[in-house]
Amino acid sequence: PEEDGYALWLRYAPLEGQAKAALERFDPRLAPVSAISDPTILVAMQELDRGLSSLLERPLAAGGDANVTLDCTSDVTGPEGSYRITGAASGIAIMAADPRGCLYGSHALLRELSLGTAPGRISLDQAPAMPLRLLNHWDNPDGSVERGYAGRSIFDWWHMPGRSDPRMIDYARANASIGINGSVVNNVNASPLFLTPRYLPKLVALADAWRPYGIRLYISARFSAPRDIGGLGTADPLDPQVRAWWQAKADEIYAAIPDFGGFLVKANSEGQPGPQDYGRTHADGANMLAGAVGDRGTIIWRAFVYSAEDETDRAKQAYEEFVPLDGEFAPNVIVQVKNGAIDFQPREPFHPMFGAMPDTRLMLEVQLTKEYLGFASHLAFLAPMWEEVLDSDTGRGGNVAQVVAPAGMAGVANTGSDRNWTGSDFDQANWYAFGRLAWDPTLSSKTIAREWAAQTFSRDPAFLAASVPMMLDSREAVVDYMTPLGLAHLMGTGHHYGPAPWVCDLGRPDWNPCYYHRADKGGIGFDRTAGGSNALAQYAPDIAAQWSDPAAMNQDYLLWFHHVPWDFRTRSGRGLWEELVARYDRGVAKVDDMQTTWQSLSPYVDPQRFRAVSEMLAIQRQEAQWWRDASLAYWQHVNGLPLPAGAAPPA
Ligand code: GCW
Repeated sequence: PEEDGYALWLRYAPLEGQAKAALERFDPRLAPVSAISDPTILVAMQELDRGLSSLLERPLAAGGDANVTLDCTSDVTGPEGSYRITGAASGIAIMAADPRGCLYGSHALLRELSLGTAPGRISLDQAPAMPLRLLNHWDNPDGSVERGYAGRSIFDWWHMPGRSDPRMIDYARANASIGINGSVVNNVNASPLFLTPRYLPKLVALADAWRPYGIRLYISARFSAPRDIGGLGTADPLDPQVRAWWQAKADEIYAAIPDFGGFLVKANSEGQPGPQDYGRTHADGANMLAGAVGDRGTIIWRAFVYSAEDETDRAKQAYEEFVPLDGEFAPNVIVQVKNGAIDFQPREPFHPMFGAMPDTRLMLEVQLTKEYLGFASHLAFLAPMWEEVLDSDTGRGGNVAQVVAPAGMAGVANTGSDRNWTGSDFDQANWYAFGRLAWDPTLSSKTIAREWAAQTFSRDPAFLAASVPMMLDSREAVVDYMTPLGLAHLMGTGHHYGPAPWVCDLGRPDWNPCYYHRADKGGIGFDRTAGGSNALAQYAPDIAAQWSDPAAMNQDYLLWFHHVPWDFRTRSGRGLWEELVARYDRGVAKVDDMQTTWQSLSPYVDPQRFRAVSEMLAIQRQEAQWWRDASLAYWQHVNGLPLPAGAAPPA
C-alpha cells in the first residue's frame, strides 16, 4: 500500500511467517477497558489493542481470561516509568510501580513484537537513565518554526483551546513510545505571548491532552516579560516587584496546570534579554525564577551564550561565563549545554562544560532538526553523533552520559506540519533515536537504527542488512563532504545551507566562516592550543593531552584544535591537502553508495516513500558534490595548490 509516513514507527505492520504464527498461537487477549479509571493505563491498553490487532490483522478475541496483563502497582523498583515484562507461552505480564511504567512497558512489548520476537521470549527490565527527556520546539506563535524544515508548526495556537487537533494525540503517542516525557512548546527566542492570560487556556488544553501520555508541558520564558507584558519598568531579577511578578505568574500557571514542567530560558544570548542587562549573573536570573516555581517545577537555563565583544574564541565563552557559577544555582535549576562549544556542527568535540560543574545539574542539548547538516534534504542519521558525545570521557569522573544522568537530555525538535512530520522519512529516525538514547544512552546506534528501520519500513532481514549500515554511515558522509578533519561553521551565513567558506567580511567576526577555518597560504585550522586561543585548556588535562599533538591525535578533530600547514603529514601518511581532498571525495562517494543501496531496496518499501527518499538522495548527491567542489575551489584559491593526482575532478 501507499504510505505517507504519518504513522511514524508506530505502523504495527502485519507480521509474517514464523513471527505471525507465534503470535497467533499465543492469541493475545486483553481485559476489558471498561473497568479502567486511570487515563494513562487506559491509553496503554488502547495502544496494546491497536498494536496487537494490527500486527495480527484481526481484532483481538473478546472474553476469556486476559493473557496480556498490566499490573501498575507492582513492586518494580526504579525511577518513575520503570517496568518489567515477562513473557511466557501462558501469558505476558507488564509490571510497573506507576501507570507511566505500564505505558512504556506496553510500547516496549509492541516494539519487541514488531521486531518479530516471539511472545514467550520477551523479557525486559527497564529503567530510564535520566529523569528529563524533553523535546524543545523552536516554534513561534505565528506558526513559523525557527530552523524548522518540515512545514509550519504543529501547534495550532490560533484555534486552541476550541479545537483539539488529533495530531496532538499522535504526537503524544509517538513521544510516549520512546519515553519522551516533556515538551517545551515554544521557541527559546521566546515571545512573551506565552505568558499572557490569553495563552493560558491554550496551554491548559495541551497539557490536558498530553497528561495521559506522560508528557509534561513546559514553556520558554522571555526574561523581559515583566517589562514586555507586566507593565514594570525593569526585569532586574533582584527587584522585588519583578520577583513578585514572576511569583504571581508561576502561581497563575500552576493553578491551571498543576504538573506544569517549568521554564526554559535563553538569556543574554544572541540579543535575548537576561540578567546581565542589569549587571546580574546567570545564577541571579535562574534562581529568581527557581524561587517562583519552587518545588513544583524546574528552571532550565541555557548555556548557549556568545557575543560579538568576545572576539578571541567563541568556543570559550560559555565555559568562562558559567563554570565560575558552579554551586550557585538553586537545586531546581538545570543548566542546558549544547553537545559542542560552537553550535550543532556536523562534528564537534564534546562541550568542555561537561564535567566542569560538579555542583550543578547539567542537561545535554542536541539538535534533531539538521540546521547545519543539510536540513531535511540530506539523509543523516544522528545517533552516531549523539553516541559519540554521550560516550566521551570528560576526564573529570565520568563520560557525558554520566554527567547528565541526574538531569536529562533535550532535543531540538524536527517536527512540522508536513504529512510525514519531519520533512523527510529518514528524519523520523532522529526523533526516534533521541528518545531511545535519552532513555538508555548505552544503546548502540546500530540497535536503534535497526529498531527504527524495521518498524518504519520493513523487518525483512535483507532490507535491514542494507539499510542499517547506510544509516550508520550517513552522518560521517556529511562530515566528509561539508566539514572534514575538524573544520566547522562553513555554511552559508544566516540560513546555514550550502558552502560559503569564502565569506570573510560580515560585520561580526564570528559570523564569518573565515573566522572558523583561518585558512591562508601557510595553512588551515583554528589554533586552540596555548599558542592560540587556548580553548584546549578548558578540558581536563588528560583529555586536552589527547588533542594537543596534531600528529598523534584523532584527526577528526585536527583543524578544530590546530592550525597546520597544507603539507602537514597526517596520520594516514598523506599530506594535509591530499587528506582533505580525499575526505571530500569519500563523502561524495558515500552518497553514491547510499543511492545505490536505496535503489536496491525498492522491493521492500512502498512506492510513495521509496520515491520520496530517492528524490531526496538525488538532491543530496548533487549538493554533496557542490560542497566538495565549491570548498576545494576556494581552498585552491587560498593555497594555490593543484588537485592531487587521482582526486575526482570537479563536475
Ligand atoms: O543554532 C543557533 C541557531 C539559532 C538558534 C540558536 C540557539 C533559537 O542558528 O536559530 O536560536 O542557535 O540555540 O539559541
